[in-house]
Amino acid sequence: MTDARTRRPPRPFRRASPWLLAGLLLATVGLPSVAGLASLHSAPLVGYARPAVAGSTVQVNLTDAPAFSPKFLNVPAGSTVELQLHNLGHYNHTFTLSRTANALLSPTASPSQVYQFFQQNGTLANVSLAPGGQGWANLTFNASSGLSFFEFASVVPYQFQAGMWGLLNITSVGPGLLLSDNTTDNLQFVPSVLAASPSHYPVALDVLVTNEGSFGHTFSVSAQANVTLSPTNFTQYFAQHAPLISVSVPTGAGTTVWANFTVPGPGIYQYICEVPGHFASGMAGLLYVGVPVPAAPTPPSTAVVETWVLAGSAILLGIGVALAAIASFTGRFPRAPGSHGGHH
Ligand SMILES: [Cu+2]
Repeated sequence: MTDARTRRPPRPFRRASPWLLAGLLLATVGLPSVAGLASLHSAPLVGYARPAVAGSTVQVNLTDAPAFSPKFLNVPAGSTVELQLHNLGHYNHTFTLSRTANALLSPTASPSQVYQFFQQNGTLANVSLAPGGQGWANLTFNASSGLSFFEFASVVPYQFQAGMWGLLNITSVGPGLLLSDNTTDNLQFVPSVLAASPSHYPVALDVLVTNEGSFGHTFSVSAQANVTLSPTNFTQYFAQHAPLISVSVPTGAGTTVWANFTVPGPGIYQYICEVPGHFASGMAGLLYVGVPVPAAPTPPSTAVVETWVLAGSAILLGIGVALAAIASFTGRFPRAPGSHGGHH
């Protein structure tokens, strides 16, 4: 157990300035991996990074892997983005972006089913690129589209099935406040207290969650402030009050996801891991938004206790030594007052 409790020293970015984090944002675009499409159907919110600049240009490469790179795109709600598409491969690929928010193609869909899905539901962009070809897609997402996602895929037969799909995530409105947290195989969030002091509400919060261990987790934030969840009721509670965010933290040390969400007002929001058993093992934390974090109660320190015990023992030992010295000097213990006699 001792080994499991050993924590690594804090990574540099934990203390990094927001600018360094902003740099990380871009660097980590596309890094979040998902265990598989199937899991996304029930947990559609995938971690993503907020682009540093709204109304930006994003380069998307289409490769013969076949894959999109990056696989996850991020656009702030209420902004326009220009996608620069480049086919780096030797085969045809398409960038076909679903018009339907928060819908995922079934991973078992056949090529004709994929084609039909886009045919029936429409596309926001549908660009076909020959080898080496380039194209553009200009997209505008209104403010109400925040925290939704749109899937894109290549409709060239069997490319989607081989993994050529991705998600365009619409991030929350406005500049987000950046925080970071970590998950551990100890089944803990480290730290388990987060705090933000926004100047306005609702406020966008972006939490970079890093997996320090190998187990998978979720970072799920209660929809309501000042509600205390319990391991036995949270599933039912979440069914009635969808979490502000529930991102899957993929297995594997060092994997990162962004939890980007909007907090409606000040208060204390509990966050937990929804993986069965983890919350019951203590995997929970508190997010203080616009309210002061109470001073941590000073835990009884064993070091202090031991010091007092040692000091007390030393005093008692000293008394004992003194008594022994007196006894050996006088030959007997000092008599009680009134019992002394003799010696006239
Ligand atoms: Cu967990």
